[in-house]
Amino acid sequence: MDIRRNHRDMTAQQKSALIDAILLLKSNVDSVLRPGEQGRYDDFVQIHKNSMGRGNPLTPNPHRSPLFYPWHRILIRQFELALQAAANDSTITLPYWNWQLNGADNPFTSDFMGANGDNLRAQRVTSGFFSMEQTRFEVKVWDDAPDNPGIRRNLGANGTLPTAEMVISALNRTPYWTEQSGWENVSEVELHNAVHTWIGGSMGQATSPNDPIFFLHHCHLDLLWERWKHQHRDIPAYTNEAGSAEMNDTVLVFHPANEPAPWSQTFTVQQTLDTEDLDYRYEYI
Ligand SMILES: [Cu+2]
Repeated sequence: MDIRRNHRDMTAQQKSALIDAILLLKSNVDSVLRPGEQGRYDDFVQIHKNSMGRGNPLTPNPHRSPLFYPWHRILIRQFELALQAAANDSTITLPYWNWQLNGADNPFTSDFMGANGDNLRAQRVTSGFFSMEQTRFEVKVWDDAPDNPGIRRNLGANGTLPTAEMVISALNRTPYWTEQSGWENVSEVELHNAVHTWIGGSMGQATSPNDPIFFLHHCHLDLLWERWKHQHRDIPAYTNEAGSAEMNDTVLVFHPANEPAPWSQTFTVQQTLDTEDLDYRYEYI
């Protein structure tokens, strides 16, 4: 059973093992979707771009949809398994970032996710482990035509990060889905979207997984879905647009019909509802 924790609770050794695994997945493991043209890391960027209705669109789109939490749960779990395989180290797990910036909560440090983009170079991240300069961490999948070769960030230029009060307020919403005010609807728009916008640059695009902070952000959302489930044990963990919890045979879509499957397994929504069925859990819910 893999245990996921807050990044601030990781040892220096765990942080460097995670970073090394990300760099190996980017540069040393070949793509399944476009062999020879990009790394295995970039496959996750491509899947997400398709999921946003860009490139080779996925149907259904798992954003602004009840499928948001199940679909992203599988995406980041497959990424975590790919990191373990790339580094041949089964102790590597995804950490989460709680969207706070005080002290050890801040992931944008030189020994971890790296700093903000440089406003003299189109907000490109020019230092740290995920820069062209230090590690040749090069963007391979763009929203549109090939453009800036490095990831970009524009921290704090647009909007604000969700406050602890906003997180608590979202967690109090029920049911899982309603058109405007369910847990999924409020958390996807007010929490998830706000963080993508606040980071800006690459994270503001359909190709947002180009920035590794994507996975720490979505790991926190995945944790919050667990917390919401625990807080509302008397109602279904998932309901569709029609309000039905009968989801046993809804299969999650990660590739269009004319592209290879990114991994061999298929997953139904039902198979995502319990993290322990996917062989991971959170240290604290
Ligand atoms: Cu997404």
